Amino acid sequence: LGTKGATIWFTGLSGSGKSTLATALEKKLFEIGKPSYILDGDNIRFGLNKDLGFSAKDRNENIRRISEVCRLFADASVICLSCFISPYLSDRQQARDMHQQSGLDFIEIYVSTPIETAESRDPKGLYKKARAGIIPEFTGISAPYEAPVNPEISLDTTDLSVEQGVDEIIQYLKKHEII
Ligand code: GGZ
Repeated sequence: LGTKGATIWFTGLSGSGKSTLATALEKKLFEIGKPSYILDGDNIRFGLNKDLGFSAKDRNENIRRISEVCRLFADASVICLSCFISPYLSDRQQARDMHQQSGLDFIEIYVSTPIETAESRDPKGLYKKARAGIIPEFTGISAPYEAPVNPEISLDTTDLSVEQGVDEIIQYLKKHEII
């Protein structure tokens, strides 16, 4: 088993399935003895980034800091699972460049689930609030989402089981000798 770390960068709309996939992947990696750590809104936006909101500028800074944290985890031989909308191409490119400069693998996973599916799930009722104008600058409704051009992996969770999605990621990691 390799001792290489890496960052697996999930990007996609709210409700697209990023955290669900990452949680199932974390379990699989644990079972094969590969340390991983999930970064998501729950452990970052309430701590390190609690001073940031959802303006374009704040999202840029959110992703910049998260990219640095991911690089530290990957450098420590951990597989860092980053679960943020990360709507801007340039911010994700910056994260990729940062890893490349440190010789660390960066795998971008585009969770391409369309807004129709994400909105129909609406587990926290956020889309409903965004449609009503109660939440401003909501990604996909009143704020942009720039889809990746060349992601390593694309997964639309509309008709894909969590198991199938995780299998695809595991295959990729094996093929590229990350696990
Ligand atoms: C998008 C928002 C917003 C706005 C609050 N736009 O489904 P969730 O709830 O748990 O995930 C969303 C999360 C997005 O935070 P990120 O740090 O991933 O965003 S970014 O990468 O763009 O900086 C959603 C909730 O926070 N949320 N307001 N206006 N999502």
